[in-house]
Amino acid sequence: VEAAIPEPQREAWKKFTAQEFSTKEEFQAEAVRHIETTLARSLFNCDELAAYSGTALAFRDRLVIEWNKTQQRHTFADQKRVYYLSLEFLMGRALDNAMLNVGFKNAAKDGLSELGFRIEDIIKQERDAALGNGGLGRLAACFLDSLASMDFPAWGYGLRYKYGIFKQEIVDGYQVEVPDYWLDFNPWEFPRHDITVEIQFYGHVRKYQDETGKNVAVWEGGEIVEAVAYDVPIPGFKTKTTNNLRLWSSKAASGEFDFQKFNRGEYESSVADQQRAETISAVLYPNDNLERGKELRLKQQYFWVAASLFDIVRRFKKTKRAWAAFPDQVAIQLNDTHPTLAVVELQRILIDQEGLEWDEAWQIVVKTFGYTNHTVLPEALEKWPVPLFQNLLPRHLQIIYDINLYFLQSVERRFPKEREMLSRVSIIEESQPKMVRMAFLAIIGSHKVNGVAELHSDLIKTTIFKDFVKIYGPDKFTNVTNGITPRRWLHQANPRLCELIASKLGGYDFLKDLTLLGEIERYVDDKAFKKEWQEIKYANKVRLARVIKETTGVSVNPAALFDIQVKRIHEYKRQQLNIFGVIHRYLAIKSMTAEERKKLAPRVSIFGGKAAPGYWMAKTVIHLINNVGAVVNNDKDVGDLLKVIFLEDYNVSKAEIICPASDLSEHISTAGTEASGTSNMKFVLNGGLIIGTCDGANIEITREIGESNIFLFGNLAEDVEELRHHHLYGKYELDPDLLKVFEAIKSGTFGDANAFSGLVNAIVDHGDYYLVSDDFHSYIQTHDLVDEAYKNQDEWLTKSIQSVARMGFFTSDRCIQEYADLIWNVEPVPPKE
Ligand code: NBG
Repeated sequence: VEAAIPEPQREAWKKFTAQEFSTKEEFQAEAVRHIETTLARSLFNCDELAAYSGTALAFRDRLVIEWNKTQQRHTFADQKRVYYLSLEFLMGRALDNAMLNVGFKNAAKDGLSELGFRIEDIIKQERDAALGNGGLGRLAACFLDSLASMDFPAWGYGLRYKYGIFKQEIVDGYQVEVPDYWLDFNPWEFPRHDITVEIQFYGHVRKYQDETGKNVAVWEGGEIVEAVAYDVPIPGFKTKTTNNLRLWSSKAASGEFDFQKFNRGEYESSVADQQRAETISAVLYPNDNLERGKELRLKQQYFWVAASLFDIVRRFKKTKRAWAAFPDQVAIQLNDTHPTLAVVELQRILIDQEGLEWDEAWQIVVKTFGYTNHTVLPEALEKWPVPLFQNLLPRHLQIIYDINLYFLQSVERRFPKEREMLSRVSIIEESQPKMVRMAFLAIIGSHKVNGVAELHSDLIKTTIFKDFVKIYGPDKFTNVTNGITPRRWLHQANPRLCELIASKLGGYDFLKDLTLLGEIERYVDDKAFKKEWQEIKYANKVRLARVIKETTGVSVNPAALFDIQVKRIHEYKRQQLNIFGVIHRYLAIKSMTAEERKKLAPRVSIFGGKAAPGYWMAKTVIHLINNVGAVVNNDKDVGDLLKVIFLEDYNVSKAEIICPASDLSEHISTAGTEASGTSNMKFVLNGGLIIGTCDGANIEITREIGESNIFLFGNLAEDVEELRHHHLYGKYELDPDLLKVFEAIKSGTFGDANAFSGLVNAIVDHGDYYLVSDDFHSYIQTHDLVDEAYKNQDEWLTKSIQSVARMGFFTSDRCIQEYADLIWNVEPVPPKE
């Protein structure tokens, strides 16, 4: 890394420095060269996959050239950098994004066409980089796009899972999980075999006093695993800035492959050691909003955090600054509590390795970190058993105890009368076994804590983190409402709508300043504009209908109202409410006269989403949706009036087809449970209306687009607690329409009723924790309003256009600007020209 070419030879070097293609022909030359040499194919055996690979490699070269320049520029500028630590980066496909962001898609399209390929077919060859579960991982990906597009010197740090989120197949109505081995061919990463870090686990701590009388702690023994860096270039939109996402992969440390053993003939056990090391980065945990205290997960977290911090500290030390300047050069954002060990690791580096005093070190730590909370669900809040910690990370546990001790002492001094508060806010929960509460550690170790939508940020202050607001004052807690990148979610996903908007706004500047969308509101009464708007939506629905036909065999009418709920399957997100509503609709249709049926607006109810493999209730919901579909879709009485579709393997690339095709999307979580939601933003930005509860970002979306442009229903967050209490201890009756739905299920209308008894009983017998019955009536009524509204297409279009025009606030660029100003205190480093 330090081996610079000596001055006299640099001229020769510069003469041959890598050049970017800048014309269609140069691009073609690069693609063909890669196909013929890197891939060893020829014009006699170049299929679409090879053509994709050659195209991707040509674009990768281009990104790398800019990546190199950007890194040099950032080093030279020597400004504060942001490090976004996230266990998940749900990137999706890279080629289309790269072509659009560098502004070369049209030329590539022509170039490929001359070589005999359609660009759409080429783009489809790429596998999603599915290194995430849902909103949390996709948010991280949108943030990387914004950080690069806005020229911030920023790095993402994550894990290079060999297996991303599983692929979902539906067999006989059931979810089946298939491993996602996505690394077969991945042109978007650069292995950096020269950038490795040795990571220690287990062992013990030896303490002694050195000759000066200072206490010293040495972490010894245990095992060493090696972290290898893989870099993924992140191109900004309409800028040369190309940032880095560094993903760590685990392997046995170089000395670790036991040649002694090997030579003794113990081949198998020496390979086993190797494999054990590789297991660390092997698989993404497939849970969304659920934490399950598994040792391997904690190992993943430490492995990733330790490698990243080593890298960050190494970069800082090169600047030869004093330690006190660390927080002026480095901002680290903790994406949820998963990277919280970074707080402890930095403190350990500073006191054990760099010899700083505790207080001096701790000040640096707190100034460096910011923590984003993404959920209030108790089952998702991370806690680790102390014994597990003690065994895996003995030195870290000691430091945690010290952090806790000093913290509790300060609380005790300030609130001497509130003794119970100490046990409430302690990092260590006094349970059997004792547990380390990671969220509390993250709060104590950060200078700012934020929620992801206004309601959510208020809720964390009044519920789970209430005591901490009292201790630190309200200023430590803030809100940054989530956003999405309009580059992927409009430019890439909906090229025609984007083009129509650009034609009215005189160009694509709105993709960098989304508030400019406001201008299109002037065209709400422009007939031609409206007609085109409508045609684009229709074309997008035709595109989705084709996918539905190909994957499920069911034909749906693109003129019907497309009603979509796609997201992870979770009881709190209430797909069960949706499917019960669909059954209600089906029963209603069955009891109608032919005349009545004629008045009904045809619907297609579309579902998609994965259930965590161990989440039985979520899997039951998928099963029910499929069984309802099997009955409804084959019922001659119903015909086109209702179709029920479950789209298998929902992922980022499918979302890009689904979001632009919705008339209505469902965001119907029990109030107070969905921290933000981000697909709500994607759907509205693409001209779909939404039906939703007063939860998460729905509330702010309503504020921006206007109450008349959204279908809100259901109980409010402030009433949820009391309703739940009432379910358990009061007398209450279930909604009569919902009971009829249950009757139909119980009578076997949708197959073996026993299969669904758990789902029904959760509501009937077990307190209806998610308030499905309480919200059912309001939900059904609101759907009736939707039906009425859809009949007036002209007004519906007005709502659609107005909503899009008012979505400027929800760009992730605004979000990143807020983080930069409020939390990180970083400035962009724009490229020269
Ligand atoms: C999720 C929330 C969503 C939110 C995303 C991104 C977790 C723990 N939380 O509502 O459920 O939109 O985070 O902030 O995955």
